Amino acid sequence: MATSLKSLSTHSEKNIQDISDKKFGIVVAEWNEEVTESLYNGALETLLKYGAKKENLFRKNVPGSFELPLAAQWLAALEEIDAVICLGCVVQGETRHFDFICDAVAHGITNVGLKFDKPVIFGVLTPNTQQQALDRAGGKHGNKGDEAAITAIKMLGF
Ligand code: DLZ
Repeated sequence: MATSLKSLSTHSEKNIQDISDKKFGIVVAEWNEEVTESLYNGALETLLKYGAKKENLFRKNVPGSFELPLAAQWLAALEEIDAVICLGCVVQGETRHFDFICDAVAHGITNVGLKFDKPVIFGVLTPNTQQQALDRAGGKHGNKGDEAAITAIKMLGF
């Protein structure tokens, strides 16, 4: 369960396999760009740290998190792509818009992974405030982009 007490980016090095020949799609939502760019940088740094080659990383931007599943589907449909990482940030507002977007994105991303039988990772922050988002995008609670990359790598090791 997520906790506000520790860095969420700490992880065991178990199941980290060679990814030098793996190809990753990375979909980044432009909404809340300050946060999503930090998530992207965290994911990028982690993939490179564990041996991914720059030329095997394919980034696509989408306007908002709602568009993440479709772009993930376009990438997952490519035979050469091994895993897709979806990065976004939906901040709680005053209306139910937040719930509709989060539900759609979570279900959409799940469905893409199941449909294409590939890891499609949910690297989407759903904070109550902008500060909570920043805390999880390279701040005091680590970087969810880093976690998303580690999750993709671990799933490729099955
Ligand atoms: C419209 C909207 C709102 C209100 N808030 C967010 C948000 O916090 N994070 C995000 O990624 N996107 C937001 N969007 C945009 C939607 O994701 C989507 O791009 C539009 O509804 C168009 O489909």
